[in-house]
Amino acid sequence: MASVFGTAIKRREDPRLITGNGRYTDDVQLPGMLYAAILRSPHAHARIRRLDVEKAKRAPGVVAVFTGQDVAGKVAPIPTAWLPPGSDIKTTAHPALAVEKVRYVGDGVAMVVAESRYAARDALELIEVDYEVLPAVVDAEKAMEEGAPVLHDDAPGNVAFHWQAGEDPAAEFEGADVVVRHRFRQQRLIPNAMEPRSAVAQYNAGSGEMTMWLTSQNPHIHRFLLSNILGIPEHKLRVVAVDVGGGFGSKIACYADEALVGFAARELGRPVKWTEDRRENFLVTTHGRDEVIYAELAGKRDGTMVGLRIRMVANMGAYLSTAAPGVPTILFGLITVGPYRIPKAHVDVFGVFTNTTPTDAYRGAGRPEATYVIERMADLFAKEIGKDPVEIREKNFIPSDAFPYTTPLGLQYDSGNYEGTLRKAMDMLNYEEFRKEQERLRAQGRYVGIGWSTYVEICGLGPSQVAGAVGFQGGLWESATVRVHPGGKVTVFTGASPHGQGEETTFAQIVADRFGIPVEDVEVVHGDTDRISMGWGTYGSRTTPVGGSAIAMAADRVLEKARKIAAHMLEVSEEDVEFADGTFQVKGVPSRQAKFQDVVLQAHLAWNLPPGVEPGLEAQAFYDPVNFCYPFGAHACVVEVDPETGKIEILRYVAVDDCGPVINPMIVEGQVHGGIVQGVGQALWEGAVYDEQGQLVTGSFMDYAMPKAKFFPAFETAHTVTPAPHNPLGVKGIGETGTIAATPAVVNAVVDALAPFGVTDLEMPLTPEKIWKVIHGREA
Ligand code: MCN
Repeated sequence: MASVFGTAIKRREDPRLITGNGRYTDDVQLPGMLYAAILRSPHAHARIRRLDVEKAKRAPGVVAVFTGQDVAGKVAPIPTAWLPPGSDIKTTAHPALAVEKVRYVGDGVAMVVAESRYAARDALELIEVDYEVLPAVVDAEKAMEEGAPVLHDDAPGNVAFHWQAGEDPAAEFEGADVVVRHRFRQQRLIPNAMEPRSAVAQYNAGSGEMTMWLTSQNPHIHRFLLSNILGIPEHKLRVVAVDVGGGFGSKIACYADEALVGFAARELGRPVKWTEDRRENFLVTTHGRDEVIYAELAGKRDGTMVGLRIRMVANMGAYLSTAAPGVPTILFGLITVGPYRIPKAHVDVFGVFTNTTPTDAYRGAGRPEATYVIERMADLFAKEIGKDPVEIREKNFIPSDAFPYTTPLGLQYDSGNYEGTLRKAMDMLNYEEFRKEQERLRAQGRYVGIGWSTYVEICGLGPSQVAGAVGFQGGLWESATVRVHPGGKVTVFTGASPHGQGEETTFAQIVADRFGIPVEDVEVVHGDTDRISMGWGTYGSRTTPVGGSAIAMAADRVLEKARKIAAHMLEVSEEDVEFADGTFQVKGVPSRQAKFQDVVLQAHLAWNLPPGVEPGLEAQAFYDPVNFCYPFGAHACVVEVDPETGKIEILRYVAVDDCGPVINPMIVEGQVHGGIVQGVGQALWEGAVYDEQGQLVTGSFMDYAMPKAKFFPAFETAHTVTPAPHNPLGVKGIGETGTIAATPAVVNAVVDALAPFGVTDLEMPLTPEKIWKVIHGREA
């Protein structure tokens, strides 16, 4: 049988999902269920002078109305779970419902629970709130200025934390021929998963057990946090996330809404459901990015980079969301040198409170920002010294024989062949020819440009010891159980929690490949804390390198035991047995075989087991990696800008990625495509905008531009294979690479296209209006 590892089989989850047979949280229907709706602040910053819920309580169908006072003491403040060390972090309280003050438009003020969704919604309008509106601040740099409105009394100056890493490259800057300086703005993005967030809770007062269905990327983390918030012990709290319609980082966080639903179910003794509408999704579900970055790169005239300084001001929004403080620090700060051998670097990060929706992880989380800065700086440096961007990259790449390589920011890149991916992409593009063609087109008045992005990513999060050292309040290992049933079919239980990435297919491929059985015989179970002992979830492209490795280990343990039983059945010693294609065989004697299925059956019948071997065939593994994974690649984008309209057309997009051995090329291709689209979305169209009063003016799909398929050419993708040296599969994450790489590739391309106009930088998103103004000499 041909190996199923590396085969482009179709995603087995898709027939269920595209025929309406998925089971999402909002599909959960329970007898006697009530519906919650949350009154949200219309002001970005205000004191609550008076809150009157009496009329709402008397409205038809309303069962209860809860205020901040009602829940205080019963629902603990919503915590952040990432405390970067040495950052003097202010973990200011985030009450589930506001008590004295609201701090952003969307902050929860009261919750209505009613017999129907409509009754709950209608009753919100009967709640009377008298607000004393306070001055608001939405810009993180302005929030740090003297005299800015202060959000939290215990965080004067609105600084939530200040973190630094590396060593100041003062001497390198002094000895440099050239210093390039630039200010970058990473605009705020809205994740917009297809399925909005939802929560259902059911409490059994007799047993004290609570079941919560949640739109979660990490049900065990949700259980861990909600257990503390609600005071329900973990062994009595079950969290289920079956089908989740995308998350892109926004369903990692533990939200106040979820805690409130659990609280109401316990308080009222009836199941409660809450599902946000799209407007709430825009307003309340965490946003991504929103940072200002000052970068300084020192270099030599020959193109060598010698030092890097980064100062970032990151907008945290009104409260610190679950993983938020780790994004601009650990996930951004530590990878800012990219794939380059820069001897010294220093990073300085301020996390700042503002009257905006809290930010948190959004696909790539920190790494797209780091890649954007270093890839734009590489181009600016190249321009400054009159060299081709490719030459600068090749000159500074960490060479493939230098791994493992410790960066000046303390990461140990385990493997890489950066030159290899770049060369492959150049060949695919026919780069030298392209440059000649570009000249010819320019002479005809056509503005065509090419942009490069050579990235390295830190993912596969990650060793638990390192997680602890960088302040993450959890472990980052993964669990797996491989259970072989008497008939030879297999159930795999994983603590990871895929929500669109396709591991129901690829994890089955890992096990089918190891056991030599049809992939249809393997079922993957995830997303239920009662069925899976423990897990840390899906984010940071960790599911395959960490969760998949745990599965491979558990499967190997099953095989080890099966081999003992097979040897006993074949009446030879274990060393004399080999296993291939689902068959145990006495070495060199093809006539003496035992099929995997026969051995499995014997393990369960237990009529004739070797001495000391227990019946049954099941193994569990807990895998904690020794390092992160470092996928890398080279992306190139070719654009043409229409000077009449400012419109940008993507002519070609080439992506060469290295995620180690590929389990399923079709799924990997899909992840790369989706990632690129999101990265291009940031470069060209997307951007959340607040007005001065803190109103989100891009609060609907009418105002927030999303990428559309028709705007893209067919992507040209390829791979190199450099296995991760430390995990049993050699795999590295691919779920975020496209988003990380694409944004600077596009911006570099547009800047290149507009070079004849003297353009050296453009602030994202590159809307036609902005480009037109640049071309026509008006202020952008
Ligand atoms: N894969 C493979 N061979 C490899 C590496 C990966 O076949 N060498 C496959 C995996 O088995 C899996 C997929 O590629 O089917 C992505 O795996 P991995 O890189 O491990 O990433 P995760 O599963 O951990 O996904 C997380 C990543 C992140 S962080 C975001 S955000 C994101 C993303 O994936 N959100 C997504 N992709 C998404 N895709 C969808 N549809 N929806 C989201 O919310």
